[in-house]
Amino acid sequence: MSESTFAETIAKDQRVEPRDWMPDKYRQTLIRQIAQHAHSEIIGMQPEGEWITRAPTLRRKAILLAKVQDEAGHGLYLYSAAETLGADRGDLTKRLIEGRQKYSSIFNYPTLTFADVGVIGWLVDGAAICNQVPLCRSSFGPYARAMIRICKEESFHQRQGYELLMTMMGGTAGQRAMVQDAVNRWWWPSLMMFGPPDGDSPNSAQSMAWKIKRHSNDELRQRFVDMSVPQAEALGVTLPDPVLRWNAEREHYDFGEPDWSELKRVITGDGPLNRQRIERRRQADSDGAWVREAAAAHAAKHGSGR
Ligand code: BYC
Repeated sequence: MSESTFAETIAKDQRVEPRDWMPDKYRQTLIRQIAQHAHSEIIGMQPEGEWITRAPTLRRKAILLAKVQDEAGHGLYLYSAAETLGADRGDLTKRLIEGRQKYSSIFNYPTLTFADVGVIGWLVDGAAICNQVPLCRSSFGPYARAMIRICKEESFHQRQGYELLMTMMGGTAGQRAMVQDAVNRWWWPSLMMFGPPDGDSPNSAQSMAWKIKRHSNDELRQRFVDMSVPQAEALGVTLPDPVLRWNAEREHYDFGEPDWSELKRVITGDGPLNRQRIERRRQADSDGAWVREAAAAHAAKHGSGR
């Protein structure tokens, strides 16, 4: 493939595959986004993972275990997709641990009660679906294909969260208050998952021209708000935004401005739990070093078996 074939592939909405020629910046942008996405899945196991031993019933524990395992799987597909671009998985993990690569801001907030598990499923996975369904049509083949399975699993995650919240809302006044409190804490950080406003998003224009991203950050944020408001009504919770209301002219909900200085702080390492999240990842990486060494020694001795 040459430069002109690459441009034609993008223009015709076809897929770029790993062995095809691609501009170096396209490759670097994909490695950046896919690595950040993979890191988010792996770090994203921590906030909910903390509740596995404290789940209130065996059924809830089984669901939560399955969900957290799915997230590990998503991280692994995504690291594999990054490897098809020439990235090295060990190097990506090193960059994460050393603070040289980002992961989603949302996973730096604490999970204070079991209602947080439900709200993460409903809002955080809901936001992830809004963002990721268009990525199934991303121009890079391995990323787009990984997204198809990931989105199916995210959809189960979202439903289990909503069902958990429905159950709690049908419980005691204390349980309903717990759900409302969790919604109050997670709403604004969920809106921030879509990234900075379009005017402050340095990567969007090029990523959209290359069809890596299919919609802008603000478009997807609006789609998420429109989707969530009726769900909040059905659940019986209020969203903590005094200016949230239907705009008949635009046929969308108007909503307030997230605190962008908070997003900046969290992205640059100064959120409520950034240090703890990275420290735990560093510990898991060093605890697992002997397994990687043993696997590499075994492969060297017996061949890869291929
Ligand atoms: N948090 O120019 P922009 C999940 C960074 S996991 C942190 O708009 P772009 C789940 C951005 O990377 C879901 N960083 O960037 C798992 C860029 O950094 P650089 C995770 C953020 O890439 C477990 C800079 O800010 N989803 O669902 O065009 C349990 C400027 O931004 C954030 C993905 O990763 C943020 N919120 O657009 C439950 C989806 N926002 O240039 C659930 C894939 C922005 O300094 N990623 N930044 O390196 C994307 O779709 C895009 O990368 C983004 C940002 C929309 C996030």
